[in-house]
Amino acid sequence: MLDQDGLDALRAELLTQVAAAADSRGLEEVRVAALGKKGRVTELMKGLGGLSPDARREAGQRLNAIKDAVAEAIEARKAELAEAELEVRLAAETIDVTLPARPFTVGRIHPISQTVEELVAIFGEMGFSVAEGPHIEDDFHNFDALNIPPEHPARQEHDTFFLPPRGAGEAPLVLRTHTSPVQIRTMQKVAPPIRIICPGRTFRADSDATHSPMFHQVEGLVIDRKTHMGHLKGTLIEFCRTFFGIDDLPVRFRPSYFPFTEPSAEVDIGCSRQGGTLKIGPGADWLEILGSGMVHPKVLVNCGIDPEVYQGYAFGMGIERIAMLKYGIPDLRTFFDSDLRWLRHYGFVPLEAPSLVRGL
Ligand code: 2NM
Repeated sequence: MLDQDGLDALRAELLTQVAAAADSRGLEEVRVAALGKKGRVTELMKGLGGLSPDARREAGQRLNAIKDAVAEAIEARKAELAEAELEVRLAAETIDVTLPARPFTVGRIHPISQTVEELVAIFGEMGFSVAEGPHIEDDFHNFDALNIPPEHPARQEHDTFFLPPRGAGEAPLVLRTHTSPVQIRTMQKVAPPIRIICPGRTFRADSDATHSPMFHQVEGLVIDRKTHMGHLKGTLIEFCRTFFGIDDLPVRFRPSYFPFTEPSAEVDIGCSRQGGTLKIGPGADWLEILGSGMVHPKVLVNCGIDPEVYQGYAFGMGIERIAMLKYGIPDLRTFFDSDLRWLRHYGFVPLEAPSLVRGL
């Protein structure tokens, strides 16, 4: 066995076994059988002691060479097998990310969340980005900067929630009564052109069939060098028709007053009322849905913007109100009852996210 022919045959046999190993377990068996404690090469090495010194040296060198060659072949085959096994695993674990996710049948998106997503889709398409800010505000951002000084009647109309008094001589912080302070903060922070919408929670100490102490608003703001009333009208007409999905929806601008805009306009959409049911669309009646106007020069100055260079428009609306009109939800208070039966009825299926391409 230890002669030249026997060793050549052994080498060839072991290398063939290595090459034939079909997986890493089979390869490990081949390794143990050849190079392990009781492996064939190991056993032969143990037998070298019985040979003459010359024969021992020669056979020893040959056995070592075989051992190295087999070990090397095993490493190479191991890498080959590992790669093949990885390929198989990757193929088996491949997922088609274009397949629809498992259809969720239980969870529902709240109509407020859905409506906000629709607003983001519509105004996003028109180039607006979304801005957010704190719910707790100071007098300056919630009132003063908006041209609502301390004795202004609008302050009383806002039914403000005040936080506990701070230090002496410091006005208390408030829960924001509208999302306008987000727009104030944006104007203070970023140079025009500005094109944002600010959806979010607002708070007023008022609670009855048509008022919730916490409700949602979305306000919009555009500031640029040549922005004018025509831009305001075009944007809001387009918004109303897209949101309600009615191409010929009549939209009317009616003069109004807000301390923070001049001129100011309220926006009505067409509707018809027959036998106690309200239908949005061309008809004999009007429904007020939002307020708007050209940002008052004093507001721009309060935010460090030069009204001789920049001007813009702003608008605001209640999200519950437009959601109720669009989705036929009759009672405001049900929005925040956390009633799962209500949510199953009025909620939206996840993954049917609103977009202008796939539909709102
Ligand atoms: C409205 C109606 C009209 C408004 C104005 C501003 C700001 F910060 F630019 F002055 N923000 N939002 C605005 C204007 C809001 O809500 C009915």
